[in-house]
Amino acid sequence: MKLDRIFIFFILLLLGILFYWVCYLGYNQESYRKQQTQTTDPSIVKNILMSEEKHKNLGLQSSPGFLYSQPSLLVGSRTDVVSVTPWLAPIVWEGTFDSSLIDSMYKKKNITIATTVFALGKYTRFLKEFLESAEQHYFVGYRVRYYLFTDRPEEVPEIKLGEEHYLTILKVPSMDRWQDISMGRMEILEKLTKSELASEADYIFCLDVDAKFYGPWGVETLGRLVAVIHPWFYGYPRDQFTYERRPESQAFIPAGEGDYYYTAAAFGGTFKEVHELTKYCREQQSIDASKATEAIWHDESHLNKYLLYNKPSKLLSPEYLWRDISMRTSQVKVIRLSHVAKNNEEVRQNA
Ligand code: UD2
Repeated sequence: MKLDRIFIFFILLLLGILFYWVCYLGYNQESYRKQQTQTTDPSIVKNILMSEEKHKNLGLQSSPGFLYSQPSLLVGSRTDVVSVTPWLAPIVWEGTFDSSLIDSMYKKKNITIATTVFALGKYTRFLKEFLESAEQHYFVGYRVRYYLFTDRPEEVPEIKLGEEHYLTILKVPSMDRWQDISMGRMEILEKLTKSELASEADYIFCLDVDAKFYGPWGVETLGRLVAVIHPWFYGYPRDQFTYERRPESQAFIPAGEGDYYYTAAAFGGTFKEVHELTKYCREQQSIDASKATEAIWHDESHLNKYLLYNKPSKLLSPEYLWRDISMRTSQVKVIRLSHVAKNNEEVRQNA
């Protein structure tokens, strides 16, 4: 008899818990529905749609049934190089990514890559090889908008561009000193990344013109803030990097500090990040100029300082900027972009 009572008590207790749980769920769904109806305010709906769009742009989705090699946690395909920084940004080398997988995911995203290049004075002679080789290797199959800044638009060669690749020529004033041309890029890029052109593209890369593509440069390079490791110094201790070491320059980096030495010949990311970087470099260059100082490697010195304290989210190995005059090394399996040999005295206004 006593056992029956205990049994009935437990049944009632269970029913009570069940009833409470059903009521609680119902309340939550009701308040969720209320939130949904509140969002019919057009401005809020627009914000939500915009953030959903942003989210869609950030996420990478693969397709069911798309087959690729199993990623391993135990065996890396590259053991001769480091492919992650101490702050956990990937360092892209051939063999560290699956281009068919990455392509399959980015193809769905309908992205546009803006690419800037400057060719002032005699540097227009590099345009043909730069653009023709880019059309063979650079973001083939994706929408690319080149923005070419030059003081000699009449010298821009006719290049047959691939599908969805566009070229805009923008005239800029001539300058006498090559150092001013190189550093002056920062101010122009600062403005470009803030202009309405920013809405025409998702990512931007800023490249030197005296360079040629030899291998594929694709969506594996995209990221929030992307820096390229300089081909000269990738095996050097940090104290031998050619950072600015004079405290009187804004680009000064004290001994003992530094991660990698980055090239100014190629960098990129989102418009927001590249805007911040170029604005910083332009500001620091102006402060130096007001003190009659010039950093040892001009824009590159300021870029290195910025990237030391604003860590890039992705690094590209020297495959992404080699030098034609350098011996190939075993670590560099594919040369994608390379600086062509040039006679500085011949191509620059001032040697
Ligand atoms: C290094 C950097 C370069 C820049 C420069 C500053 C590398 C591989 N490159 O290259 O990015 O930071 O040092 O000291 O590290 N330009 C013209 N007309 C000129 C001169 C320059 O259009 O008369 C443009 C052109 O786009 C060129 C760029 O400025 O690619 C940089 O000049 P550079 O290539 O002569 O500089 P360089 O080789 O010392």
